[in-house]
Amino acid sequence: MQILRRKSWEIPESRVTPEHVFLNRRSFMAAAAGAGVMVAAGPAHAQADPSASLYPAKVNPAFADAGRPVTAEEYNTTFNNYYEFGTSKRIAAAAEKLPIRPWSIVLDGEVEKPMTLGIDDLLKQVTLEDRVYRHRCVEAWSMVVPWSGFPVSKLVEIAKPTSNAKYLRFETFNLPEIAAGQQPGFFGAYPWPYVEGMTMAEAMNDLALMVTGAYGKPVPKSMGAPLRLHLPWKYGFKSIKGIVRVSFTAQRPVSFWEQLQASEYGFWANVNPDVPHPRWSQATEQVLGTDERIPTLLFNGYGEQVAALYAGLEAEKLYM
Ligand SMILES: Nc1nc2c(c(=O)[nH]1)N[C@H]1C(S)=C(S)[C@@H](COP(=O)(O)O)O[C@H]1N2
Ligand SMILES: [Mo]
Repeated sequence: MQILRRKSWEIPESRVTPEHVFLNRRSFMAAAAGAGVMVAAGPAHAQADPSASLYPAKVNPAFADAGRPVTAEEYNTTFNNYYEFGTSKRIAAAAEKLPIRPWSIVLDGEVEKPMTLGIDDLLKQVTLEDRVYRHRCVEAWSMVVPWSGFPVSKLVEIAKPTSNAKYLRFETFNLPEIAAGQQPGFFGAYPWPYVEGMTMAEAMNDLALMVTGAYGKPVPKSMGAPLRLHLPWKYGFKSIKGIVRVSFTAQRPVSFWEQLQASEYGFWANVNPDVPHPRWSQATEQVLGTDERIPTLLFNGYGEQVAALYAGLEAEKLYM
């Protein structure tokens, strides 16, 4: 696959054929065939998405290149962790059942005034930008994704937290009738809904991104539509999908995986090749969609931007 070796945004396929351009797909295909253009078949989800015209967004030049080739879209959209839909990596079809309109997000806790925002109202209050980020799963595989989104700091600005707010607690939907993994009997013992958290200082770091798009389109359901998080210097499980609530708290929230197995999945979960998972090494990573295995970097290579966040916190289990 030629796409695998392609540098990020060099020949952005997503810009040649953004979904919103071929709403009338048949006539676009005919025109494209005439012009000798290759048309990639896009997933149906984007065509019905009311936010489709917002993509692709403007590239943020500071994050235009992640230093490694962008992972081909077909790998990222079909190899996922999304336990709400099952434990396998092949949950994309099951995730299509999730209704993403209407979709409300509650901002509450230690804020001036709690509020509930529809996803499209939220999108009106932010300016989307495109950023290419490296993603490192705790399972020792990695990918490179061209996201669209807005800084977490912008969400903080909208929420107006009080001075009591020290942490952000994110929560995913809980819909057992739709997401089979949430049904009792399937995974009854799992502490749904999925919860993740970060400190206010982490939220204000420029790298922390609220994701609404990927590959120049609305983010697919398998990857967390309509709203997910990406903290690229932390293991992937911190990057919660399908967000319905963001609460500002004085106490450190307990995340989903931490509740299940705190000795293996801690609150901080910063990437560090020298701190092995209790059951495997974190020294290298398998690059999704290739046969490459590459060394893992401290903070997933983002140390320059984030290391200062952890000064004075050395007594904490920062890397697990
Ligand atoms: N709600 C929710 N968010 C989640 C998960 C999940 O199971 N449920 N898995 C996490 C893990 S372990 C990883 S590696 C990433 C995977 O993101 P991707 O499927 O888009 O590659 O999502 C994270 N966010
Ligand atoms: Mo992960």
